[in-house]
Amino acid sequence: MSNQALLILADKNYIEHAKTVIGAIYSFGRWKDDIVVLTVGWNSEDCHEFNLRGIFTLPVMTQIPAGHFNWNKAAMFNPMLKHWEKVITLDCDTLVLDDINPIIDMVERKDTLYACRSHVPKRFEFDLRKLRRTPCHELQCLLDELDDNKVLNSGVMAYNTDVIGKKVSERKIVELAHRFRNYYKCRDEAVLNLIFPDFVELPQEYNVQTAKMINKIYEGKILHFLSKGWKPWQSWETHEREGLELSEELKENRKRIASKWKWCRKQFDYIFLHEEFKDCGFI
Ligand SMILES: [Mn+2]
Repeated sequence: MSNQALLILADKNYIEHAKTVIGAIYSFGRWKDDIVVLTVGWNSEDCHEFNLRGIFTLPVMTQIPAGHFNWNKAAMFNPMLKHWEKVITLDCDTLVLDDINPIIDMVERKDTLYACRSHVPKRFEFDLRKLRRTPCHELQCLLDELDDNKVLNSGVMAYNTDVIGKKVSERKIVELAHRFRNYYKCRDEAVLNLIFPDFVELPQEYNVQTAKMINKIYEGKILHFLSKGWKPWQSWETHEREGLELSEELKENRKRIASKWKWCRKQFDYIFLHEEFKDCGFI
C-alpha cells in the first residue's frame, strides 16, 4: 500500500466508465500509487475484476435520506481513507489526459480542500428563490460567506486525509444534506461549498468542464464531461445525425478525444495483465 490514493466513485451503471477512468489514470495520468473505487451496488464478481488488477474496492455505506438526491460522494470523506495520507478524487465522467501527480504535490495544507473553480456560480447550486420565500437564517449565513465567483467543482478534488474528522466527515455531509434538503440544486457539490468556502484553487486545466452541446474545443489535463453516462463521441455523433454544422477543427477535436476515451478503456484490460500488477496484496 502506498501513502497516496486516487479515489473514484461508481455505482453499478458506471462500471465501464470506471474502467475507462482507471485506464486513463494509469496511462496518460502516469499514476503509480493506489487506486480505490468506492462502489455502490456492486456484487463480488464486479469487485473481483478490479481487485484482480490490484485496485481496492470499498462499498459505500452512507445512509442516504430516502427520496432525496444521491449523496454517495459523502463517502469520499469516510474515516477509512485515513489509511492514506493524501487523496485525489475523480468523477467517473472525467478523462485524464496528462500527468496528475503534480496535483498531489500541490496539497500542502491539511485543513482544507483543493479543487478547481466551478464554471457555475452559487446561484445555480442552491435554490435561492426558495430561500427568499422560505428563509433559513443558518443557510443564509453560510451562503453569505461564499464568494459567488469562487465556487468549487467537486469533479476533481484533492486533500490531506487529516482534514477528515476535523473539518469534514461523511457524517457531516449527510447531516448538512438533511438539514438544508429543500434548498439544494447541485447536491454534494453544494454541501462541499458550504464546508469549504476557503478551498484552495487548483489550476483550471485539471478540471475543464464541458457541457455536451457546447461547441468548443476540449483542451486540458483533465476533461470533465458534466454528465454521467455520456461519452465524448456521443455529442459528436448527435451533431452528425442532426446535421448540425461543426467546424472541421471541432470535429477533429471530438474525434481525437473519442479515440482516446476508447483507447483508455482497452488499457484497463491490458495494463493489469502485466506482471508488475499481479499479486499486489489488495482487498
Ligand atoms: Mn461529474
